[in-house]
Parts: sequence; C-alpha cells; structure tokens
Amino acid sequence: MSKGKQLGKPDSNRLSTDIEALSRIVDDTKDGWTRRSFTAKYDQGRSWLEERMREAGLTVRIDEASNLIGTLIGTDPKLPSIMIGSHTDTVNGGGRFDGIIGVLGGIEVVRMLKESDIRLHHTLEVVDFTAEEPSEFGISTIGSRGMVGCLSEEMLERTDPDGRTLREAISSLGGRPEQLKHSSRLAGDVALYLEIHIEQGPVLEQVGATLGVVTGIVGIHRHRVTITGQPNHAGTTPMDMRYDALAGFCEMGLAFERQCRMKYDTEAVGTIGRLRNNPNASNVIPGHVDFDLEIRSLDTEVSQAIYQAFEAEAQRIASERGLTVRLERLSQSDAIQVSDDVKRLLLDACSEVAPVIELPSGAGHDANQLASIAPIGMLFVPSVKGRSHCPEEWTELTHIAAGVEALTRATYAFDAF
Ligand code: HGY
Ligand code: MN
Ligand code: MN
Ligand code: MN
Repeated sequence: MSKGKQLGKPDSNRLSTDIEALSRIVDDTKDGWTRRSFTAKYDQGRSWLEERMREAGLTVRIDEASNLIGTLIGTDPKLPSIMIGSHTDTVNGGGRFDGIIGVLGGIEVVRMLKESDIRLHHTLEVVDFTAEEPSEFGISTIGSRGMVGCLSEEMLERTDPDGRTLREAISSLGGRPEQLKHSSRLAGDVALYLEIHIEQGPVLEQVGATLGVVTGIVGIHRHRVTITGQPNHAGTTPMDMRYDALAGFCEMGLAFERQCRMKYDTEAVGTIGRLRNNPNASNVIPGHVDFDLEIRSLDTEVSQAIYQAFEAEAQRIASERGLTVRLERLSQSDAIQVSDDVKRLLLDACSEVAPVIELPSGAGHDANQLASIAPIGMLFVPSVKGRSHCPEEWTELTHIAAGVEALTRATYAFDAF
C-alpha cells in the first residue's frame, strides 16, 4: 500500500468539462436534459462514458445486467472490491446532475488516485447502473437489481409501450439476461459501496452545509391502479347513468392524498405522478384510467399501512360508482439504514474537506439495491433551491469537487483499514 502518499485534489475543470459534455448527449426534442434509459441517446452517452473510463486507465466491460463497469485492479486482487456507482439515465425533462455526478465523480476518484501515485489494496469498480429512474417497463434501479439478483423472470417479461421486453432491452445494451441467475453478486463480493449524489432537497442549502452524510434511504413502494368504467356519449348520458372512470380516479386520488397526509410515527410521502385516461376525448365519458402511485418512507410498515388503507378506499369508491378497480405491485425497494461504521468513515473524510451534516434521503438510489449484498454509504452535495428532476436542477461545481475529494478520502481510508 502506498504509505503516507499525499492525496491530491479533484480537477474541477475536468469535472466541469465532463458534466458539460455528457449534458449535450440528450434528447433535445424534450425539455431539460433528457436521456432516458434504453434509447439511442443513452447508447451514445454510454459510448462516451466508456471512452472516459478507458482514458482514466479503467478496464471496461458490460455485465450481465447491462451495467457499464470500469475496473482498476488492486494490489491484493483476492480482496472484495470497493464499488463507486450511480446512474446516467434521467427522468423526462430532468437535470444535468442527478446520478451523473456519481458516475463522473467515480471516474475522477480513479484519476486522483493515479495522479497521487496511490494504488489501493482493493480492486476499485466504477459503475454506471442501467435505468435507475422509473423506466418504460414500470421498474426502476434495473441494473442494480440485476447485479444483486433481484430481477425476476416476471420483471424480465414486462414490456414497454412498443411491446419490447425488458429482457430484450437489457440485451440491446450488451447485457446477458439469460446468465443473470449465475452472475449476481453475493454478500461478501463487494467490501463497500459508495455513491455521491445531489441531495435533491433543500436541507444542505438551508443549513449552509457543503456535504451531507446519508443516514438512511427511503424505501419506495410503487403500484399501478387500473379503473374500468363505461365509455359513453358526453351529451346524451344522464349524470345518474354514468360509469365515469376519471371521476372515480379523482375521488381515489384525493383519498390517497388524505391517507398520506395522516400523521405516522415515521414520515411518509405519496405521489400519483403518472396517469392515462382513455379515450381522453372531450365529448366521451372516460371508460378506462390507469395511474401509478408511489409511497416513500424510512419505515416499510408505514408504507404498507398507507397502501392497505388506500386499497380499501379504492374498492369502496369503485363499488359505489359501479366501476371495477385492479391494483398491482410495480416494484418495491426496502428502506435502508446506513451503518455507524460507514457513517463514521464518511464523516471523518468529509470533516477534512468542508462543513458536513447527517441527513436521510427522501430519494431512492441504486444504493437501496446494493445494500442487500454490501455495506453502503452515500454522500450528498447541495441542490440549489432544493430543485431536482427538472431543468432548474443545479449544483455548484465547488460543491461537487468537495464531494469527490471526500469520496476519495473515504475510499483511501477504508482501503488502508
Ligand atoms: O426517484 C428517485 O427517488 C430517484 O431520484 N430516482
Ligand atoms: Mn432521480
Ligand atoms: Mn438519482
Ligand atoms: Mn442513485
């Protein structure tokens, strides 16, 4: 191990150039900076990333789940690897930093170690996880689920609106879904997973901290609800003879919000963010509506209680209105608590760099999936005005550089352990 070598600083210009360059590989027919998973722009972004990884001296490969992995072999290859990862897919109309600074920051860590002439004991893996954001298949954190063996056959058979299966989409990125069963990482394969991410909330900015050590990450429960009524003429159908699926949705939507606003021991939030109304014509009574709801909490039982209460309400509303309602689970990630050891490691690294606080994550991450096989740690940097998942998403370069420096210090300190 490189005894007492002086660790350098991240190169802010290089980070800025990388963020800027990747932000140009987007679907410019959409608002903001949109690079949806499994699209041509996503492929282009991947090729660009591969180049940056190779330039940094990483050996590049695509794993069975189609994750892009850059590897730097350590001096003791028998040790389990240290993994730094995040994602470069975005939401529609998203920003330039969500996930992206975690992958580019990981590559900058590798450059910093090399420029400081430091070789780690542990092999270091930098990962761009496929499709962290909710995809057209209704599933999020696809690549990290696949890496830890949590992509079921049922999930692989799900189709996108064009009828393509998730299995086909993963293969189109170079993944090998048929080998997922025997390739998943097991407990012990990864010594530590670290992710630097924008906070996507207002706390760091409000308290004036540059860095945040994540104490826990919410679990996310997502369900799809389908309401079936009876399409009919909007002009000739009396009000007491209607089976209006959208009116049923309106009542259910408010019932869901009421459940989420109630007081629980642990805070929960709920959102209905995706809705389809058919036939969606001004002179036709809606006959069919489907929508997605998600519930987030650090306490899985609270999420389950909210969902069960909503389910009973939805059934009641449907039967009063002569509608049918079907509820199906889309995906579920468990809430995660970060271990005291990892929090200590990150707090020590951060306190050498900039003001730091501890805080929970209301956003879900690939770390939720990695937590099933490895100790995980996350570092936050501030989101200006707390905005994210929108074109206004912004994080100061100085804050990103401070986060990358702290990440490198934590990696170096863990390796020396
Ligand atoms: O939705 C989330 O929590 C994350 O930003 N994908
Ligand atoms: Mn996101
Ligand atoms: Mn993210
Ligand atoms: Mn993430």
